[in-house]
Amino acid sequence: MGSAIRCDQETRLRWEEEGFRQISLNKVAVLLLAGGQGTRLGVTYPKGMYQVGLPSQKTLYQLQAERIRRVQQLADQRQGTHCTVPWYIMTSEFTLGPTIKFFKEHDFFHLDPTNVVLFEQRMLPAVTFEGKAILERKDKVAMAPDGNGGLYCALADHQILEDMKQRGVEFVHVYCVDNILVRLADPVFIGFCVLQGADCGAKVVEKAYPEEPVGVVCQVDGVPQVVEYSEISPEIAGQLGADGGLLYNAGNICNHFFTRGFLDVVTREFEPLLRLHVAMKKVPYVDEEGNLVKPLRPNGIKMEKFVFDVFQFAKNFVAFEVCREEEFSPLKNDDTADRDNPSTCRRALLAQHYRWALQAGARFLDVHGVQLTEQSGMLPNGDPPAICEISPLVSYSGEGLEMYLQGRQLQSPFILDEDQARLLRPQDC
Ligand code: UD2
Repeated sequence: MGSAIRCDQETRLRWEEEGFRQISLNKVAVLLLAGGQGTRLGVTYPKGMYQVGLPSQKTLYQLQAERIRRVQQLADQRQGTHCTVPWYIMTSEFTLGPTIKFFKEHDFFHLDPTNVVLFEQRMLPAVTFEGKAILERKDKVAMAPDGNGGLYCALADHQILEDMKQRGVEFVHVYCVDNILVRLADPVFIGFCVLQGADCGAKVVEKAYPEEPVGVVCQVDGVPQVVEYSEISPEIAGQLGADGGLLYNAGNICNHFFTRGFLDVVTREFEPLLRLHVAMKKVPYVDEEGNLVKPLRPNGIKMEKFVFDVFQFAKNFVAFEVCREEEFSPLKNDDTADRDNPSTCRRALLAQHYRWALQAGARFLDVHGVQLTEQSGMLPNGDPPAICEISPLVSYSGEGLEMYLQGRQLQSPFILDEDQARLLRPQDC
């Protein structure tokens, strides 16, 4: 296991350098799992199209696209190349159409459309507890996407690995759509995995509380696995270790590293061995009179494969610990829930950007024009004392901000986008 938190600066820089080197060689792709239905968030459109209320009003998709553009640019600056990080997006029957439309309407967020590859996962029928099909219309059986582990069939169905091979891609960063802080093609993570000779890897954060809805990365009889939060008993999830912390504390954040070679073996050999996980769900159905009924309690089961169930087949699996504040804030629920909702995501991003700006030497006046001091902490609701949003096109992970912000007094709200950056840039840069 590696850690971006507990390692020394030199080691981290070595991983990062290696990651950027691989990116500049066009060997790194990102793959977004975006076939989920976002039921908990309660929107009818794909989650990536959601915007959490940032000053810039950017959606999750836009933030991700801009991080890809920036990481390409950083790799190019270091290595003097002109590289591409292709973006593969797995969608489902529910999300494919609206996602394509959204990307077209937004001109693919200034990415080259030939480097954005959308493909569709399969569906499975939803069944009653007795195993009977559920009709969502008189002539249509209720179906649901086959889980994010449907990835492996979908890769084969759409010859995605061949496409990767043609482009020279060797390493794939797979991630889920809803983490507003996700670092696409994270050079530190990629570099760590490559230098370890890993074929498969997972980013983890320390679990925040026993019931947190994240899987636990662990070993079962020496084999790497993730035990999903829906399948772990509360007793085991709550067990404490010798240091007083949770015994099973390596929280999965759905950020995985795979070599193309590993994905190739998985799709050809191991995919049929993946088991189906069962979840009890409320599945709308038509009753005998033909009326659509939206059940209040679970009435059926959906079957899903899990993306991490292939870890057991890895020859060299690595886990990589990262800092939650910097890298993990998922959008799962609507604002009626206490956690993982649009407000907590917005705060996590704005708090991060405020920290980055302070580290770069900026000082802030709050919305009332009052000077904030180093002691001005977060507000009781978790908001930073001043609003500062930094475009991913200007900074990917906090780098390079001094030249715009050092010694500056900024009025909240402050948006550092490319135009603002041009204005603030010293003449000789
Ligand atoms: C996922 C992880 C969990 C933890 C958590 C962190 C799995 C199985 N579980 O749980 O361990 O890391 O995220 O936030 O990975 N998706 C598809 N097709 C599907 C179903 C889901 O592409 O058929 C995508 C979905 O769009 C999302 C990702 O997979 O990007 C995760 O799906 P989820 O939000 O249902 O997973 P969650 O939060 O239960």
